[in-house]
Amino acid sequence: MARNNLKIGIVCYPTFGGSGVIATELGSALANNGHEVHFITSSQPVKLNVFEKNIFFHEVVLNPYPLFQHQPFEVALTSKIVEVVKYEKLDLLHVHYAIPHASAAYLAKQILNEQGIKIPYITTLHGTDITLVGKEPEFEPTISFAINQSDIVTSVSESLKKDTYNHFNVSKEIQVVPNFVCVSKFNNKESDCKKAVFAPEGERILMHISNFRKVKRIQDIIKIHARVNKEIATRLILIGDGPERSSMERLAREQNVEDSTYFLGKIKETEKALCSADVYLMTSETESFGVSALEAMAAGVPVISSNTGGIPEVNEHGKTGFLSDVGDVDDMAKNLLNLLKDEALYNQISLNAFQKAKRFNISNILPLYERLYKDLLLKL
Ligand code: GMT
Repeated sequence: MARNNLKIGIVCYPTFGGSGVIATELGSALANNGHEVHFITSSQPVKLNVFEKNIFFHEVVLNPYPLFQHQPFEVALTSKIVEVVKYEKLDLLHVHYAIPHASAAYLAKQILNEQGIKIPYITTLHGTDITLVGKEPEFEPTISFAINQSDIVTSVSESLKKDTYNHFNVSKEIQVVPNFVCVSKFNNKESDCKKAVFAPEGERILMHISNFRKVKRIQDIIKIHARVNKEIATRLILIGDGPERSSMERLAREQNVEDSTYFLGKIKETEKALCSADVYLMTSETESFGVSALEAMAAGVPVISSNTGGIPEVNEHGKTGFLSDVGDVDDMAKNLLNLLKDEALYNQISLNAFQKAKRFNISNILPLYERLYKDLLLKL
């Protein structure tokens, strides 16, 4: 295989979380570009099409044993990485989300080194591995070590880079490679849109997509909808599932918006939903980047969001949408009403959002990762 076409191992979470989605889309794009991509994950990534050229999936299998109170996933992952690197002759590993992927990659690298096999690894930090879970004392020393030992470290935003230096004992240089979107996939407003199903009377559609964790503050979204709906007929579509779903369904009933709120559950092809949206809402407590907001923008959908973490690097106040302090539901509702009432403003913001999303098109970001892979191999 020519050096231009690499054999790349991708380790990520297979679930609906942003890091897994980005890792899967990246792997698919790399495969499309001629690289051979091996996904090493606990189950098949939700967005992965395996029956495609250059794509392989290796499952980390855990067999239960009565002695184990908790399954030793990191050990099984490490062993699987060793096996795949050795027998598939991988050139490099790209691990997404530090816990426990970076430390598993480090250990695999040491094991393989003993066997005379050199395997460099690049760690991409995604968000909650740094801002939420990772900084807890039960993880911090291991994460700091595994980040420092990575051959290359990237973060998905400037904000996350700062947070990493603030929360961790990290001396390693962190390079920012922003998340991306495949704009052509989302820019399909006219085709196959199911807007009338949810808004038969031309109501305006508000949308949010997430894993329904506390950090997303979905209560703010429901309250914004309840306020705005008193002045302009709106329909709120909530996509995804997670720990907060039941309590959010209850809140929608308490706020008397249960009839205009749709909890749809998990959807794989978010592009099919986003083409129906008029406005996208992201009210998170923290957010390292906000891939779903970027996807909305690629569909020409303005974003009403909080101004936390990396969101302002994606959503620009007064340009692609509007930003408010976390929890400032009054301000968010006011911005949303202004946007919905002013057609010229709405059209301009929608156009700006689309233009901004184009800057994050995968065609602009993929070469940055390919460049880093080449740098990585030069370090061997
Ligand atoms: O919080 C999520 O939605 C999942 C989480 C993950 O790691 O899977 O998302 C994080 O990574 C995404 C992809 O880089 C970012 O777009 C999200 O902003 C980030 N989430 C948080 O920081 C809360």
